[in-house]
Amino acid sequence: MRIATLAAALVIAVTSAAIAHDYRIGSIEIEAPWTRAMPPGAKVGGGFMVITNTGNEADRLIALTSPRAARGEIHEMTMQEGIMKMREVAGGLEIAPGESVELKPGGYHVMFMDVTEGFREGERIPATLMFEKAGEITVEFVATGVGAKQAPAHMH
Ligand SMILES: [Cu+2]
Repeated sequence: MRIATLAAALVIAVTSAAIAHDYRIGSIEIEAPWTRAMPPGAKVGGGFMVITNTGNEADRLIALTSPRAARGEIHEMTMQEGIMKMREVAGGLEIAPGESVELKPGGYHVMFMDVTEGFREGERIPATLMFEKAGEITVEFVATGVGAKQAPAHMH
C-alpha cells in the first residue's frame, strides 16, 4: 500500500515537473515552493511546499535561510482556546520515510522573519532549506497574489 502510494506520488511529481518547479537532494524531494505577495509594511511571510522522503529513514527540515529575510523559522498552526496560533516546531519538521508532508496555509509552513523588502507577485524568492540528513538545498519560492490559498500549480 505504501509502495503504491509512493509510486503514485512519484508519477504525479514527474508529470507536474514541466509546469511546477521541483527540487531533489538525496532522498528528499521538494515540490513547488510558493509564498504570497506581502501587503505594504508586512514583516513576515509564510512559505509552502510539499516535501517527500523517498529514503528508508526519517529526515527533518531543521532550518531555512533567505537573503530576503533576517531569519527563517519552521512553524505549525495549533488551535488554542478556539484561536489558531502559530508556533515554532521544536527540533524541526520530521519527514517520515516514504511519506510526504504538505506545508500549506493553516498547517505547517516556513516563515520568513523580518523581511526587508516585501515580496511582490510573480517574484521568485530564493531560500536555502537545511535537512538533518540530506543537507542543504537552495530553492525558489514563487510569490502568488496576496491571500492566495493554494499554489498556482495545484489549482484545477
Ligand atoms: Cu508562521
